[in-house]
Amino acid sequence: EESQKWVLMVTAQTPTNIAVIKYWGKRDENLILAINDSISVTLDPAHLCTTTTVAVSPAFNQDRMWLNGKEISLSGGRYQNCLREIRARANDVEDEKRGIKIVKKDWENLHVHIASYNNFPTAAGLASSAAGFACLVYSLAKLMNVQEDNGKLSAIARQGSGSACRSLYGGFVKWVMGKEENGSDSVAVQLVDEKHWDELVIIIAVVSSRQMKQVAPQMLETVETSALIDTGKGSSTKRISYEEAIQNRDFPTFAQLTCADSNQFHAVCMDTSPPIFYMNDTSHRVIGCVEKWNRSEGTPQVAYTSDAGPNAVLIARNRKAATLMLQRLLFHFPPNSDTDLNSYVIGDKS
Ligand code: 2P0
Repeated sequence: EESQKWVLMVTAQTPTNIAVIKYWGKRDENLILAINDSISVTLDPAHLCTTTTVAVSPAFNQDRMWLNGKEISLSGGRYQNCLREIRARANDVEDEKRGIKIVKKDWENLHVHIASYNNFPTAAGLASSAAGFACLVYSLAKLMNVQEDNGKLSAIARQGSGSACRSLYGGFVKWVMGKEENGSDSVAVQLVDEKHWDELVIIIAVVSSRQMKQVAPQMLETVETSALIDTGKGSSTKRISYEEAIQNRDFPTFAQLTCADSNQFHAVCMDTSPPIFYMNDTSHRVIGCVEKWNRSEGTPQVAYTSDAGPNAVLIARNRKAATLMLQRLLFHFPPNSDTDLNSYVIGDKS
């Protein structure tokens, strides 16, 4: 009876990531396999992140999960796939001090409780599913003493949400679409770590924190109806020059290709039937403001990119550019006006 009372817990924190070369479209809906490679930058965990605590106890009689304090169902295929893949790789766990020993095969009958919190608006186009599934897979792997490296874990997180695979590494990360039907080579790889290009400052201009719809059905409609969708994301030379720009910290090339990819993504969305509009008037005005300033400076100071929502992510080449950008944003979008725009500065610890 005494032995029934223990609980073992693990807590982990995972930052979200912002796609600079977008993932949009799947070749396998269940395994979540993309039709193109994508690249993202992982944010500083001090700002936008998910914190997840996972617990196991013989007293638990089913797997349960709470998101931001509210219980959610784990019955969906995405959660089930992640739980199954992690459980299949579980190992012996021992806490000698407390006299707890779990052997590998016990995991089949033990249930987990999962509590997850986002420190930013959930599903507001700020990639909450990315941080969420990455953190879920990572914390469960720690709890169950899974020995796989982050690449292997990324392939499991990918089955929760495609973009989640890129949150298992810091810095710039590439999700390689892979060729295998079982998805074994559809994994995230780190291009450069977070120290490589640390002058960059990321500003998130929150245009709206309203919850967005699920993106998966819209992605599918794009693949089925868009004539503009480019599964190869341009020529291979273009993709290589993008990775080179990151390696060489070549901001003008990086900015030009980042803005172009974002604009192409939104063009492809509008080319979907029925058309998908993620950006609104304010989003367009933010882009206009950045484009105008970049042109007047003669060389790009700030790159912009937006995902499946109206918010703008601005990547400034350095702190000075970030400060000047914020001044411009505050001038054009005064706080508490009609176009209220809350700006979060990310990656600047001062
Ligand atoms: C990205 N987005 O690369 C792209 C850019 C939105 C625009 O990944 O169905 O939530 O869970 O794999 O990852 C949003 O889609 O989709 C996304 P699922 P996900 O970040």
